[in-house]
Amino acid sequence: MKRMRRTRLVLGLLVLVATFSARADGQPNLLFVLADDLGWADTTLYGHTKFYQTPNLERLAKRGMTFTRAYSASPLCSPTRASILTGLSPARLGLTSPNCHLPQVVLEATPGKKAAPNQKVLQPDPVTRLKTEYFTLAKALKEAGYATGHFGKWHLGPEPYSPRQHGFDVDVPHWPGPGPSGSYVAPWKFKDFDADPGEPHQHLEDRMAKEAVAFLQKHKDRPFFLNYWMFSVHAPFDAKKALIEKHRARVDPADPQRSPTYAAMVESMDDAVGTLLDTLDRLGLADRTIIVFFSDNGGNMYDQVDGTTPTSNAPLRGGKATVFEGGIRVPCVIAWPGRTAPGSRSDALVQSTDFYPTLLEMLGLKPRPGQTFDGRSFVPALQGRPFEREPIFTYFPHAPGVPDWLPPSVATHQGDWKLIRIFHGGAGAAHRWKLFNLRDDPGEKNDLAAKNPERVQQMDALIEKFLADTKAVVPVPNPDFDPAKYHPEEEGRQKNRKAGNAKASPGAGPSGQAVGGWTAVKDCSLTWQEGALVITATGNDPHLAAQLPKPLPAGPWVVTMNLSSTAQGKGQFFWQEQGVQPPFFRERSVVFDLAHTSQAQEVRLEFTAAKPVTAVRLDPAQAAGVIRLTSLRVAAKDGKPAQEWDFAKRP
Ligand SMILES: [Ca+2]
Repeated sequence: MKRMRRTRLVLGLLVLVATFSARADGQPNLLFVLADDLGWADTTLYGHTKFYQTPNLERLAKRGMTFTRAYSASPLCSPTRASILTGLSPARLGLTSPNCHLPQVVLEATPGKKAAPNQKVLQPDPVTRLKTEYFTLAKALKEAGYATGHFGKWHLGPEPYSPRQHGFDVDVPHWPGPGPSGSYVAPWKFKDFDADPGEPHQHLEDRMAKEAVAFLQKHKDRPFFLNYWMFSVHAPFDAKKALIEKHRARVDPADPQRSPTYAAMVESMDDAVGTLLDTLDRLGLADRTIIVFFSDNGGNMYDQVDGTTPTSNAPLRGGKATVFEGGIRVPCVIAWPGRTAPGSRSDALVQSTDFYPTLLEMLGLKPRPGQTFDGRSFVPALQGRPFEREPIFTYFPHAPGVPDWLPPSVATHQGDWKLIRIFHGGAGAAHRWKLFNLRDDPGEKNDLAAKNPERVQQMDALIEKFLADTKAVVPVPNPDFDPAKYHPEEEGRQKNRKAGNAKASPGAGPSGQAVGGWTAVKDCSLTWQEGALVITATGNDPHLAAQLPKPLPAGPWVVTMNLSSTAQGKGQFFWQEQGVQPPFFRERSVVFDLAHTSQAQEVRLEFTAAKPVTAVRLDPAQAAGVIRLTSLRVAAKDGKPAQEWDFAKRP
């Protein structure tokens, strides 16, 4: 019923707007700028930073409306990105984890199969590609005659799930990874995308802005959709040297925001916004281009750079990968020339799932017959009219071990209230809840659930209806749960990372310790537990090595690993060639991506050895955490195994 009413309302408004926007000079253009991991307090828009400087976002804000309560649909990359392009909730998409760069193709979410006995629930196994059957925002605009271009990070799947299959005419640099390849400052490592000649230290965001400018120039005379999805300010944490030094001189050691590298990254991000605004002005397009600025999730509070976390989301609680406000409340500015009041602000509750229906309405376009959205148009808010919306939902059935982490959860915002349901987190297998009043308590310090059972019940009924409506694959009680192994006091504590992790000394782990033929070399310890080699990483460079019982011949090899991780960063696999020094070296290694969501995954990589292989080394992560390796196999191209470690059995 609600859906029908909503559809009727949207259609009614669409008719109105269609009449309005029949302009002699044609359709408005759309520039959608998405920052990566930029927190709510990482811009000067909300008055909560003394350290970062975002003059170009201020400039954009003067042209349009700044939203103080805008939310990403997920606290992590891929799900929010999918919600923007489809108008659908990650719960409905089954795309709930940032796994879209991993090799395995999963197109339907399924209930979880296995969890450690200290886990109360089985997390669902999520989708790893945005299916091309969705009629994305890009396809809708392309069909309406727009030139469509995607620039920057995608993270919704490599070919055949890339921007090119999702409605974009062009895609630069056509890169499926979760962050820049290599670094921000050239030389970077993208395939077929190097720094410009004569600019050996070019900054990636400068280059991407330059590419976007070329797109604007090329399409200035027709409607265009420029989807500028910045690499900034996601890891790796590096930036222009001169900017780092400039901000180093401004650091206040008492400020929780004190990484000069991150401040430099924010500045390069803001510079790119400036370049795009300058270009729209220069080409005379500013008065007919709608501009959206948004971030895909909150600021990163778990990595380490310059001896501190990349940022702080204070006064909000938590950060990226948590459903607390710091993970999901993000900066948002929308400039709609002639419609949004310049320099205006809105407290309306809006979410990334709302962009698609909102933008269609702004552009005077209609959804396809039968097309529905989980989001709704907030055009009334943009026009300064009352906008009372239904609750929004944040579905996050995973539990990466970052500070303020929660077990698999779903949250809903209704007015000033926010309810978090922790799936089966209570006594018996009952759910557990946290309730906050964000008007009185934006930092989510006072859990009011026990005092307000009726409100909990009412809002949890909304959650239940949402999960049923979206056909979400939900966490279910873990049949292997063992209360003796459950440690509720560890909830919210960063897993296995010592305070001041960046200072963890090289070789902090008990080096030399060996299990099943593998030796802990640095920053880790090894044990065998319950069918896995458990690698407890204690620093930023954990690695272990194994001598092969007999050398493998030179030639191509395929490595397959099954593992899970609660750490961070990339993995790297090295092989040692007979008589070659140094034994393990970058040129004889393969860097690989893995998900640090504590879920089991298979990693497959290939290498070609020039000489016989005598030993191998595994660097499973770049941070503290626990990695469970259940098997590692080296096989010939035809699949014939040459060396296998199966940790299902006690070594
Ligand atoms: Ca992100």
